[in-house]
Amino acid sequence: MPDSYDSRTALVVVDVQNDFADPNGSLFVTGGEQVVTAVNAEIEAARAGGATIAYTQDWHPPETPHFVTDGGTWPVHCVRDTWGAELHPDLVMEGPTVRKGTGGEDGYSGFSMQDPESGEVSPTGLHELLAERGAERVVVVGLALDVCVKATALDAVRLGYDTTVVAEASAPVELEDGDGERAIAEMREAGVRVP
Ligand code: VGL
Ligand code: ZN
Repeated sequence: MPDSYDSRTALVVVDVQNDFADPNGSLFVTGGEQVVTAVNAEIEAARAGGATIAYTQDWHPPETPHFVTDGGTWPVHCVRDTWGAELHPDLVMEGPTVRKGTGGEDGYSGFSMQDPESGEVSPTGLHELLAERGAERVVVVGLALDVCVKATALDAVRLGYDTTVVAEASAPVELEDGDGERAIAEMREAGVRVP
């Protein structure tokens, strides 16, 4: 756990939603339930240190090329206004939530959205929100380590934040064996701290 949460630090809690964190979720990440406890501990430390805390929420339309049913990669998950898309009921809420994927784009990163057809990238508003509050450091936790946590951390580095991922408060979906370790290597390569 970074020992120095302060007012210049933002904790970004990625996609701690039923479909990823509950064993009955459609894209349950092994270890997702324990992640909720570890994430809550980070939220408490961040709150105590006066850090900004923000949440992301995967929020897909029922049909999107993000889903295997429409030619994409993933089982149907986090469909807007369904149980699976709700943030986990045990997650401690201490700040605003930014939704992503709302227009049918993949929405992997909490900072940007890429249209799956045109490839066009647009901001989600998270950067503005953090910048407004004076954040210089970003700490990323949540799900999944090798997908949305990775994409969010890589964007945070690109945007100039001193960026840390707390791997103990995350878990990989591992579509392929080793994706978790590869994600950590890729993030470190890009300048993300993964202590
Ligand atoms: C995620 C797969 C598809 C995530 C989102 O939150 O990591 N993974 N959509
Ligand atoms: Zn998704």
